[in-house]
Order: sequence, then C-alpha cells, then structure tokens
Amino acid sequence: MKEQLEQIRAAAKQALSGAATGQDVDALRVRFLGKKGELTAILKQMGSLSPAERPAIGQLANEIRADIEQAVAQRMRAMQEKATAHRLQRETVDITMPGKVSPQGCLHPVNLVTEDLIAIFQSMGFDVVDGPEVETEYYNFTALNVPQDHPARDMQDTFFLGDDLLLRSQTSCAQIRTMETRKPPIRVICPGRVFRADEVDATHSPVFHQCEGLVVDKGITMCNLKGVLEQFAREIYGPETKVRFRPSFFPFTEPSVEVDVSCAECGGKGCRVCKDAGWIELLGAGMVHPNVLRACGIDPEVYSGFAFGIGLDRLAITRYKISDIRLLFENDLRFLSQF
Ligand code: 2U9
Repeated sequence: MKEQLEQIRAAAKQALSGAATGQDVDALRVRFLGKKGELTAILKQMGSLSPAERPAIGQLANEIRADIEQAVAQRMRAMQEKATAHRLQRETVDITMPGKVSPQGCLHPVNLVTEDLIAIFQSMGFDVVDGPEVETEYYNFTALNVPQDHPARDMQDTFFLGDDLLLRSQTSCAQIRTMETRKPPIRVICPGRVFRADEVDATHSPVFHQCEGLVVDKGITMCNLKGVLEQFAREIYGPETKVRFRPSFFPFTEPSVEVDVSCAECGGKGCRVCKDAGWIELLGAGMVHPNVLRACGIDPEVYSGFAFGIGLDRLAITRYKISDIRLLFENDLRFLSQF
C-alpha cells in the first residue's frame, strides 16, 4: 500500500508537470484528490490493514495528499502568472509615441462679439429673444412706424420673397413680437442676421448681423438709455470711455440719436483710428415712438421705452482690426482659424 501511495504521488507530479491549461490542472486535482479519486480509493482500503500498520500509512497518505495539493496550487499559480505576463506584454503601450492632434474649432469673430454683448446685457437684466428671418411687411415696417412711401420699403433696399414676405432688414421685428406677447417691464436684446439689398464692398454686405435692444416700463427716459449705453461702452472699451449723443432720425424712435464713444486708441485726442475726430460712431438709438408702442397694444401715456441698434460685423472688424467685411463671409479657414 505504501508503494501504491508513492506511485500516486509520482504519477500526480508527472501529470501536473505536463498540464497545459488551468482546466487540465483542475481535472488532475479531481482525478487524484477528488471523492472518487485515486488517493481516496486507496484510503478506502485502509480497513484491510492491521491496526499496527494503519497509523504509518494514514500519516503517509495525509502527507501525500498535502504534497499533491501543494503541487496543484503551485502549478495553477505558475499558469496564472504566465497568463498575466502574456497579457501585460500584449497590452503594452508605448507612451513615447507622439499623440494624434485633432484640429480644434474656434468661434467666428461675429459670434465672439455677440457672446460678449449677450453677457454684458444679461448682467444688466436683459433677456435674449429671437425671431424669424422671413417676415411680413407689417412686422418689418408698418408696426415700426415706417411710412408706406419710405425709401427703405423699396425693392432696391429690401429682399422681397413674395407679395407680403421679405427677409427682415432689422431684428426689430422680433421685438415687436415680444411686445405683443409680454407685458412691461420689458428688457430684451435681439442679436441676429438681417438682409439688405446692398452692393458688396469692403464695408457692406447684403447679409449682416445686428443686435437691437429694447426697454419698456413706466418712467423710462433718455437718462436710462444713456446710462445703459455708457455701461455697455465701458465694458467693451474700458472704464474711461465717454459716450455722446448726436441728434438723428429713425421712424421708430423719437427723439433719435447717433451714439459715439471716445476713441479707445487715443483717449479722445485724435488719431488715425478715429480720423482725428477723437470719437467713433458706435450705434443708433432713441426713445420708442408712441406709434410703435400703440401698435403693440402698449399705452404710450402710461409706458415709455428706449431702443438701440448696433451693427455686429462692424463691431467685429474694428475690434479685431479686420480690413474688409467680406473676410467675415468668405469662410476661408486660414482667416477664421486665427480667432
Ligand atoms: C423697436 C423699436 C425701435 C432699434 C434701433 C437703430 C436705432 C439703429 C442701426 C445700427 C447699425 C442698424 O445695423 S445697423 O445698420 N440701428 O441705428 N436701431 S434705434 O430701434 C427699435 C427697435 C425695436 C420695437
């Protein structure tokens, strides 16, 4: 029996050394140590031994079981270590390889100034509103107090799409719609694309962008207009910036003004940028005409308001010292990727 036990030990060790996979090792464990395994089968014969032989054989059988268990565990561990080493080898990453650079987009200069404007006016409590680019004559002209025979209504100035449809020539239409649906107090800006039948040159394009603003409440005066525009100009051009109003005319505002800012380049002394004027024309503005308020169902005896309009393309080209407005519309990536 002692020899049989030693044979099992030798057979188990040899078989284990030839096992190729974890499954093989497990099958050998079952074969030698399992309930129906070879070692168990031998132990079942212990009853036929004399009481004097039993302790020595029992001790040997236990020792051999422990020995085979250890050999199984060792083989299993060796196999796992090999598998891990193999996986690590396969997954090795060469961290010295140069990375792939994906090209990064950037914002269009008109979007950059638009975002700045939105942030400035939102900080003063304005909402941003949007409206359709295809409008009717009513929203583009009539509600804005533009007379039937005004030259702006001319075919040469406005893109008509049909009998009563046109491409909006200013974003004011969106603000008319705002006044129709909201009650004062109203504080909105409306940045957007507008269209005029202009000849293309370095400073004109038939498609351009503007941002208009509108405030309507009880007791709004030109002082409020000046305060808001002063704050806006200082945020854009610096805290020393001065603002001046010159009389002007628009059908939708009365009184109307052109608004200049002191030249940020020379501080107002006169230079090439401001053509020695010391001032730069920034935008148009005024008090909303009573007829416009009335057209939107707002009583001009109770409420008053101011409005302003600023050209975003012009703001972008002066801000970034761009020589020609056409660069903004040609979509040349060599130009656009600089921003
Ligand atoms: C409503 C009533 C009045 C908006 C105004 C201007 C003056 C103005 C120009 C600036 C450069 C157009 O892009 S531009 O060519 N705009 O001078 N815009 S007042 O007045 C409004 C707006 C909405 C309901």
